[in-house]
Amino acid sequence: MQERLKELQAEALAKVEKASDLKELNEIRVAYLGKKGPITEVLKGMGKLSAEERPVMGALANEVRDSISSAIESKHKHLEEAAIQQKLASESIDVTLPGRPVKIGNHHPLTRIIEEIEDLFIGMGYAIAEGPEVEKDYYNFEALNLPKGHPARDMQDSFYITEEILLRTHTSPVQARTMEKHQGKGPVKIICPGKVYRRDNDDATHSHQFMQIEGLVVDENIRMSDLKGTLEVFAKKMFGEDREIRLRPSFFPFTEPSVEMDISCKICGGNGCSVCKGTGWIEILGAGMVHPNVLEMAGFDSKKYTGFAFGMGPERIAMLKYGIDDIRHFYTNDIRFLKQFSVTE
Ligand code: FA5
Repeated sequence: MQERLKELQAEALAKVEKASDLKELNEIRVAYLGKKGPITEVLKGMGKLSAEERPVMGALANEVRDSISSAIESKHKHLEEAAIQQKLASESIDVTLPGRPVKIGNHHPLTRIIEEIEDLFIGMGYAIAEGPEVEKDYYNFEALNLPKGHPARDMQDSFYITEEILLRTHTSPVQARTMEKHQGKGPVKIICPGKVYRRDNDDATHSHQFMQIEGLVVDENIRMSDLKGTLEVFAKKMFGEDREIRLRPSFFPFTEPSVEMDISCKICGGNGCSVCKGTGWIEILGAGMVHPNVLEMAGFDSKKYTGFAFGMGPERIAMLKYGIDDIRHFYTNDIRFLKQFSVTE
């Protein structure tokens, strides 16, 4: 019996030593230490032994069982460790592999030009003001010296929602609203970017929906020369120090005197070409000194306060700056067009 136990011990330890995975090791444990295993079988025969032999055999059987079980335990730890190491090795990340590029979108060219214009005016101490796109006839026209039936309303064909409410045709109503909020006290120094709507037929330079940026300064002693100086700074910063500006007399019911500002044509350097229609100049905005009626309607004393205002179309400015030949490119979402303004590619 003793020999049989020693044999079983040697056999089991050899198998444990050779076991190559946890499954095999578990099979060895069941085979040698389980209830139906050979060691249990040997122990069952102990009843036939004499009283002196029994404790000796019992101690030996326990020793054999303990040695096999501790061998299994240490092999188990070893195999487990090896399995972890193998898993780690198979899952390791090669940090030298180039990553998958993340597609980054870019700002729309109009957003870029508007932000550029905003930054420029914020740098000159202007605040940003906003107003509703669905506007009252009062702010869009009446408060701007354009009473009902005034022929100059035809300059801006409108989308009416009711008799009194329309889609604003320009950003000038924000002027009227802002002045009203100031309750007759200057200074006011704002720009108002936003969408506007007109019943214009779409073509290369006209859209039924487009953006405008309005500027307004009201204070004591504001003069035409302040307007000219401001517009000159804007034009040179936007288009280059070598650009000239000129102010031409014009008409807007809400400004007196009114002007339109042209900048010298970048393409021909002022000599005349097809873009500037042979004149050497390109019109970019309307402006003027705020009409006394507009100041008074908003609650300002027109004897004490004066002001200037201007309104520009950022699409036309972006077209000039980036050499874009058709305003419709801004609104048709052609990815090939938009991608050209990516800062990442
Ligand atoms: C106005 O809308 C005046 N409110 C501007 C103004 C403000 C004058 C303050 C005086 C004082 P006008 O209709 O000219 O003016 O439009 C201003 C600019 O909007 C134009 O110079 C042009 O750049 C742009 N614009 C006008 N109509 C369209 C259109 N259909 N599509 C795209 N841009 C347009």
